[in-house]
Amino acid sequence: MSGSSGSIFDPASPEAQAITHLFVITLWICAAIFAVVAGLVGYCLARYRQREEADDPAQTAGNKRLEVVWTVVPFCIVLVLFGLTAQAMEKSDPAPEPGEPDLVITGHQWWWEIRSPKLGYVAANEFHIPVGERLSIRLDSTDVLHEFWVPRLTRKMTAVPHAGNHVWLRADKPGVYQGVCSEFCGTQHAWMRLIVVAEPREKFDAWVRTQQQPAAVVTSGDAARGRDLFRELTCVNCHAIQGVGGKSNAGPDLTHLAGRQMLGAGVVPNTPENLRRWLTDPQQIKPGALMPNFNLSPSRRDQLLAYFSTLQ
Ligand code: HEC
Ligand SMILES: [Cu+2]
Repeated sequence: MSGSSGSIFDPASPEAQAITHLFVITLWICAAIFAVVAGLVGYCLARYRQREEADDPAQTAGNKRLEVVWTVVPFCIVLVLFGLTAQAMEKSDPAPEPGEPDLVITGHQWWWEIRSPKLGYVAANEFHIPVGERLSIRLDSTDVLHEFWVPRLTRKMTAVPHAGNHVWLRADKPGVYQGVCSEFCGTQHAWMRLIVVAEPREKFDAWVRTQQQPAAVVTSGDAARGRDLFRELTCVNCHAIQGVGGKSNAGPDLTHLAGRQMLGAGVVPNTPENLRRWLTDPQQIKPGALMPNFNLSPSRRDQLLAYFSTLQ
């Protein structure tokens, strides 16, 4: 994914900023403690090393002043860290507001479903947001625990099956932000990525209008045969294409498949060649993925490909 980074050292929202800030301060405090401890150990090694014809150094047992210092100082450090942490928690995870969320994001083994109840679109693994606007996200899962994390924009938040956790999402700079599932959820956990594209309002509105459209209508040729195959080969049992068929969300909605950058939640770029490989055998690209190999004949596979290329 070129031109995009996922580093927590480059936060792009107030929520992520609060976490980075806490992380950096904690790192410096720990670095100072390390320097003091390592310095004292080094000093003592040198100062009290065994010398020839030297007697044992004076033996000391108990030192009240020292004990008070090494109890009070760490206690104060812990108090400071506690205060900073409480502050960062408040800033990185403000309470949800009542009412419908802007997006419902549902974790599936191993991809993300994105639904907008207000704007009425469905996407998978990739979605756009307007720059500078804070979106309320409800997190859900259909199977196991997943964890939603866009390092530059959000805190981590667990998606618990049917429990409706909440997180705020916002980007103050336009850009492409990578997200991941950050809680182990099975074989393909590592390939459960997502992409958030933050862009100015007008561009975002245009993207939403595209997402709201049903699939392009095809009437003849390979593409039309591909559309019929989508209905006949049980693809509809797991996938939906708006205006064509399917209600299930067992697999990603394919209505705007051709508009996505990646396939299989980030496992490969969405190129015609990779889509061909996916349809030939998804297990080759993403072993364990919950889509079976259909052993499609080359002609059927190419008809499906012809149809999918129309799904902008
Ligand atoms: C048993 C349910 C199931 C059936 C049946 C099924 N799929 Fe899938 N499909 C999935 C799942 C689950 C994924 C997502 C896999 C992942 O990323 O881990 C997927 C992913 C895909 C993708 C990639 C989408 C993306 O955005 O990454 C395409 C294309 C696709 N399927 C096409 C088909 C076609 C064509 C058929 C019929 C021949 C079909 N599927 C039948 C479950 C199914
Ligand atoms: Cu996971």
